[in-house]
Amino acid sequence: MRGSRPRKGLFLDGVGSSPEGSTVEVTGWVEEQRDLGSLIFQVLRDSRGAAQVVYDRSRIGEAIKEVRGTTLQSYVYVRGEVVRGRSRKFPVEIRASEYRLLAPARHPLPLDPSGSVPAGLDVRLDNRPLDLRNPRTAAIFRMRANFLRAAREYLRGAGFLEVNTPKIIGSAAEGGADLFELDYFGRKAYLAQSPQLYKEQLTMSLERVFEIAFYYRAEKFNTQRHLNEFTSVDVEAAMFDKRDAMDLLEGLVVEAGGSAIDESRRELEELGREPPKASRPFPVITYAQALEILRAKGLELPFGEDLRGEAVKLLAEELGGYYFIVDWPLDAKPFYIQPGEGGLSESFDLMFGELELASGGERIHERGLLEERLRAKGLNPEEFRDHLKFYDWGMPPHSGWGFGADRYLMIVAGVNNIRETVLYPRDPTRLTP
Ligand code: AMO
Repeated sequence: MRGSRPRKGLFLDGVGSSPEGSTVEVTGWVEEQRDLGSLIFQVLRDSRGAAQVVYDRSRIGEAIKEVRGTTLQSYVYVRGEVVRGRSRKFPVEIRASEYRLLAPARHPLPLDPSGSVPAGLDVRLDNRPLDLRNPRTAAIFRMRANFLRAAREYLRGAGFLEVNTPKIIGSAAEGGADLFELDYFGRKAYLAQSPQLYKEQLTMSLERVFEIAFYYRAEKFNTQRHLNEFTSVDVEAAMFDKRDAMDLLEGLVVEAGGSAIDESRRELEELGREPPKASRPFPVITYAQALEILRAKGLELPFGEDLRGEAVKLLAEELGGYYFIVDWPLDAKPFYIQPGEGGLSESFDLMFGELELASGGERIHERGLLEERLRAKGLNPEEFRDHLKFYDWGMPPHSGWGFGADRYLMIVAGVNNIRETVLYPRDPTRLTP
């Protein structure tokens, strides 16, 4: 049926299990081409796998000229018979009887998706759709999808409802410094830094909610672990205390992460990666213990100082994999965190080595105390009026956390730059594609 639009037919990972002698239709990008005169061998790759096609003049006739003139990475359609192959890599191959060049690739290409000529990260990101033809790059995004699926299933299983809260907001939730401002029909609006206030509000009716979304921070980050647009898995639950929230978070890594890793065996093989073990319970140290560990290692930090840079490097030497740091000084935490004893707070961070993966805690649910904490942080309760009024209508005690999904993917996939885990990363210098 020449002239009509060809079908996708079989995905290429299905060719190996097709019976010899059967006829298949496939499409894919030309990854390799070897011309032996009257025979041409082509390796085609699609989103799922690769297969070898043999073009024999006696079978395909004049179309062999079109095959010969096809550039690498062009998208082609082939119809042919499945036959036993001669190479170890492709025990079966397709002997073509019909060939169509669907979309030629114009050379020179900015990068070689086969990966045989390595490209720098900037070139790869500038040309991301082409970079994604590289199975190693695609593997990271398959794993990402597997994790997000597993996270949704895990949280639904724990009785959480998935919600979607606004990303265009009227006031700051996490403090004003790193907000992207925009013009909203003549009014000032901002991009959400987190769903914090919404998810807390929702516990007063829906009780257990979660959201997986992009959030925005307007800091001029120049690190391997910060983006201006990042993905967070956020939860909030009525009647959860700090320990309940930590248990749920541990489960996200061990159960949902474990299920995603099991589902990603093929991708991990592609990356030559064995993800680090995660077993419960994760070690827990207090902020005060962290300071002691640092002191023993020769780093003296004043109480109240945030743990970053050299400090978390030293802690990672001691603690390795996943661990919690709890009981942070109240001043180091946002206004909505429940105060604890002696200037501490009912809060925690989940770390992996030196990387902060999540933070959370118990929240204030009494209006008076929340107003007091806002003032103590130099914020004006009047500006939070719309949020505060909800606390008069039966706001349950609640806890929650926010978990950096991109950072988690760095750990599982074993990449040291967060930009590798996001399709189109946004950093202070990168706004395209
Ligand atoms: P926090 O600001 O600690 O907490 O963010 C939670 C987690 O999100 C990830 N993250 C980032 N990842 C990449 N680039 C960034 N710029 C970035 N900023 C944050 C980190 C971090 O641990 N509302 C609280 C959470 C809560 O208490 O529920 C919050 O936003 O992995």
